[in-house]
Amino acid sequence: MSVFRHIGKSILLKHNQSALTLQASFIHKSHSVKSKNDYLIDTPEYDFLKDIGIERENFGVYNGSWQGSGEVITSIDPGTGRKIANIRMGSVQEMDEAIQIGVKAYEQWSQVPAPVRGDVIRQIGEEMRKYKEPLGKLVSLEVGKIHSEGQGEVQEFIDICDYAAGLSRIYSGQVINSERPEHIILEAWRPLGLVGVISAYNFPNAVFGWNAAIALTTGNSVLWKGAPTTSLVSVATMKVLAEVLNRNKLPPIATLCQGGANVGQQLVSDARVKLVSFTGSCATGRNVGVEVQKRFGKVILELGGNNALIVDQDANFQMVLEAALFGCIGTSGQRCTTTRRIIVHEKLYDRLVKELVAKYKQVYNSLFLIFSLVMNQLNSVYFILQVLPKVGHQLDPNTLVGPVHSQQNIEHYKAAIAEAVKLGGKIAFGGKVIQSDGFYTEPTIITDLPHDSPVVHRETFAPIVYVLKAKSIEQTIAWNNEVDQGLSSAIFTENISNAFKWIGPQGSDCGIVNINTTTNGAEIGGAFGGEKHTGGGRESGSDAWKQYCKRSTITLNHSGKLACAQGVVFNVE
Ligand code: UN1
Repeated sequence: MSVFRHIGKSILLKHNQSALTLQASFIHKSHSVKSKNDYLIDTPEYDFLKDIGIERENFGVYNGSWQGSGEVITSIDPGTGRKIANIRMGSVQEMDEAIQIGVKAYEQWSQVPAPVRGDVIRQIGEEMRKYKEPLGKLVSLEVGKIHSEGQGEVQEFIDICDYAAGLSRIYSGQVINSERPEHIILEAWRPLGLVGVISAYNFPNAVFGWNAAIALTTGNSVLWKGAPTTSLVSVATMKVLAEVLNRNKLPPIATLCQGGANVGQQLVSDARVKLVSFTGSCATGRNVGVEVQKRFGKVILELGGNNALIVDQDANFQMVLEAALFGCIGTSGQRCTTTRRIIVHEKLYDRLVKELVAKYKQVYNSLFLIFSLVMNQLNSVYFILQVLPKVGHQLDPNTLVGPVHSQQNIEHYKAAIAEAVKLGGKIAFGGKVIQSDGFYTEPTIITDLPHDSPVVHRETFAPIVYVLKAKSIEQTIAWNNEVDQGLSSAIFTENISNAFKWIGPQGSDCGIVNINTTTNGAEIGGAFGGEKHTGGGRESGSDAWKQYCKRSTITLNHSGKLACAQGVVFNVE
């Protein structure tokens, strides 16, 4: 099977080589025919991969030099199913070595003055700026997110480097009054040591960035294991860092060891790794949390979300529609901050469903499907799928909704739709997998489900939103809060009293509690993370840096006499 990329208004999918003549008459901008055995890296269109250090065969371990002795995996373009390049994963032993190297590097790095460390992070940000376009393109290609979202992801990395460079000069402790004469209490923040970062496929560059920038600035070393299916982003990102470290003659304060579950397990259970920052599912995160706690390590968990967009009766309706569009189907529903539930006041319910469906139609005005021809001699079937340009390959400039990341997302999508229908849900839009070589699903709106259906309470990493009809602000808040997850939430209202209810102590119980903006797309300046089964961790801005530090309380006596606190008298005279 082959697939034509970047073909504007039509995607042609064939199931037989001899269909080529037929296809040619339907396609305007097709490139040369590619065999599925070809690697994208070998085609001139993908030369940008070489600009960021990707080769046909890549090592997935960096600990001062590049290596890898684990299995070889092939990275796949989810938009076509075609191979991009190969990566040799790390082994458990290589993870062990990387830990040792990271601990040693920490000893040196923690003694470098913080503003000097900050300058190194600034340089990393500068280097990221230089490679933003090709690196962002690789993020798009390997994850499946559209061009502007790939660029936006690298921008988050750049932003957090700028932030960290400033932070390095201002993060500080405090001076506290002592109850004893001529005593003073100081509070100081010290690095922890080696910090492990395990990131997910959906943000393969930025999540490492906001962990690494803050952890390194505060004097830690960092060891990263990215998701196996986005290993090329891990490799290319680490090459950018390695360049800066080499230039500054630094030891490997940032290392990488790609690998499977056993390699991750080694990182999680090793007591030399003082903090494990894990981004991924609630189920895996729970195990990581328990495992790290067993050895009294520290953990930052960024787990699932089940984010609701609340539509109050006086909401700015146009803004709601735009927020819902980006929130629900941006990144093909694969952000942990994706809008998964729209809880709308009953007065606006019918209008919301109708107008959101109309908006989705503008994105996905398919399907003038399907020409199905049976070839006599080969008994093969050809499908020609014609869609408007907004659903399509992630690197096509017209695309708004790219593929989901893998077959697993497709399976979860199908299971969620089947369950929703069984539970009485009505599909107001979409609901089907798009038959193609890539992993495409129809953006989907489901109505008429009870607010507490199991499927509504579950996070499905796909572009599905459930629209729920509520009677009052109190009810919307209750439904927002009744799910296990507590990452992001947003209300659209012009009612100041309801806005304050929403952000008050009885309001949204999430880490992100927005008003009149989307559930997704948080900036780096605030602390990012959520409550309950989302794990409680905070990363990125505000005072999230404290999570990468240990706090020292220092009582300093300059009186020349020993005195006990609380008036205790204790001597033997
Ligand atoms: C994630 O999906 O794991 O708020 C992170 C956002 C992005 C981060 C998402 N800044 O959507």
